Order: sequence, then C-alpha cells, then structure tokens
Amino acid sequence: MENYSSKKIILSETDLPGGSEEIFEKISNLRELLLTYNSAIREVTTKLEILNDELSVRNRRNPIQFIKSRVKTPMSIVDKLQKLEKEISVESVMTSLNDVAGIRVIASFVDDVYEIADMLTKQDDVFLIEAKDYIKNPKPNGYRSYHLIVEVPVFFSDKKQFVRVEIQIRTVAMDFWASLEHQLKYKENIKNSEEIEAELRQCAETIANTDMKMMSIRNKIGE
Ligand code: 0O2
Repeated sequence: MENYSSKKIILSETDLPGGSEEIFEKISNLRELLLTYNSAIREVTTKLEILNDELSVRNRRNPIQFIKSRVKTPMSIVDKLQKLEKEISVESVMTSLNDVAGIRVIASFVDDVYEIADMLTKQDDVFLIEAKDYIKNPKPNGYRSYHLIVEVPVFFSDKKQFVRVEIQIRTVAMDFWASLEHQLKYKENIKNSEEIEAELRQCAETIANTDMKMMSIRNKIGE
C-alpha cells in the first residue's frame, strides 16, 4: 500500500526489504532517481500552494484543503516494471512509469477540482501528458477523482530533466471514500466482500450527491 503523506518523504536504500539488495543493484543511480522525483513533487506542490494562496485572496476561501504526496517505494517500482515486462533500469523507470511521483490534492468543492487542474495545466512549464476524469466517468466501483499526468522540468547544476508526476485531485468526501475502499483492496479474506462493495457503491453515490448539494449551498451563500 502506497502511503500518501503531508510530511516530506525521504527515501533511502535502507527502505528496501531484506533480501532484495540484488535486484536493486540493477537500479544503479537509485539515490539520484529518488532525488529527482522528490524535486518534481516539491516543484508541483509549490505551484499548487501558490495557486491556492492566489485564489484564497481573490475568492476569500481556500480551494485546496490539503496536499499529500509520496514517491513510490523502490520495491513497488520494481514490481511495476516486472508487471509491465520492462527492463529494470533508471531509463526504464523514467520512460515507462508515470506514477513514481504522486501528489494528491484534496479540494473543497467539485468545481475547485476542475479549476485547480485547469490553472495548473495552463502554466507554460507544465506539460499535460494525460487527464482522466473519474468524476464525470466514475469507475464501476464508485471511485471518483480527477487524474492528471504532467511533466515538469527539474533544474539541476548540470542538466534540466523532464519528470512525470501523477496528480490526483478530489474533494474531501471523495478522498474519505477512496481511503476506505483502498483498505478493501489490500485486506484478504474479507467476509461479505460483495455486500461491502455494494455498500461502498451506494456511499459513493450519496457522497457525489452531497458534494453537488454543498456546492449549491455555497453558491446560495455567495449570492
Ligand atoms: P496506490 O496503491 O494508491 O498507488 P496505472 O497507474 O497505470 O497502473 P491506471 O488504472 O491506468 O493504472 O491508473 P489510474 O486509473 O489513473 O489509477 C491510478 C491510481 O489512482 C491508483 O494507483 C490509486 O491510487 C488511484 N485509484 C484508481 N482507481 C482506484 C479505485 O478504484 N479505488 C481507489 N481507492 N483508488 C484508485 P495504484 O498504483 O493502483 O494504487
């Protein structure tokens, strides 16, 4: 399970589970790679914080409640490369994986989700690779969120490197739902899992309706 956190994450080879040293020797510049992805997260997070500050001055409310981030663990990087039948190398990580750096933006209202995505992707040093709207088109299990894959330039002493970052933007309610549903995926032998899935689907609908009502109440208050 990948843990998103609002704290800065610093990874090192000591995070590797015992016995996996051999496979990680293949990723020669691991430290540099993690530094690169951490830098891209810092860069995008700063952009989001600036947009939040600007909007809070203009609209007198914060569209972003909080921002969490994580860099994929070396173990899950290798797992994913193996699943995709890709070579285990730094180049392969950079070209084949879009979600090594992940940012989760928790917004106040549904229209904030779209405004944040739009303002970020309009910036001329943010290159949109892919957008997936699971709010307009929820997953069959009820999952709702707006996903972006962007590429940003990270400047080092001797080079400029384009790095991909996955950004998930969703409301507080959608995030609450996704956290509980995520636990279901990682728990084995859950009793009545079909019943729980149906309950979660129903909760997702209730949450979507409540999100819409909250936006309409906010609009009435603002009139
Ligand atoms: P984790 O453990 O959260 O990192 P891909 O990322 O290419 O393998 P896909 O389906 O093309 O897969 O990407 P998608 O749909 O954009 O989903 C990527 C991430 O969104 C997931 O990462 C989850 O974090 C989140 N997500 C997608 N669908 C669901 C869902 O049904 N429930 C919950 N709770 N989260 C979801 P990971 O790596 O799968 O998981």
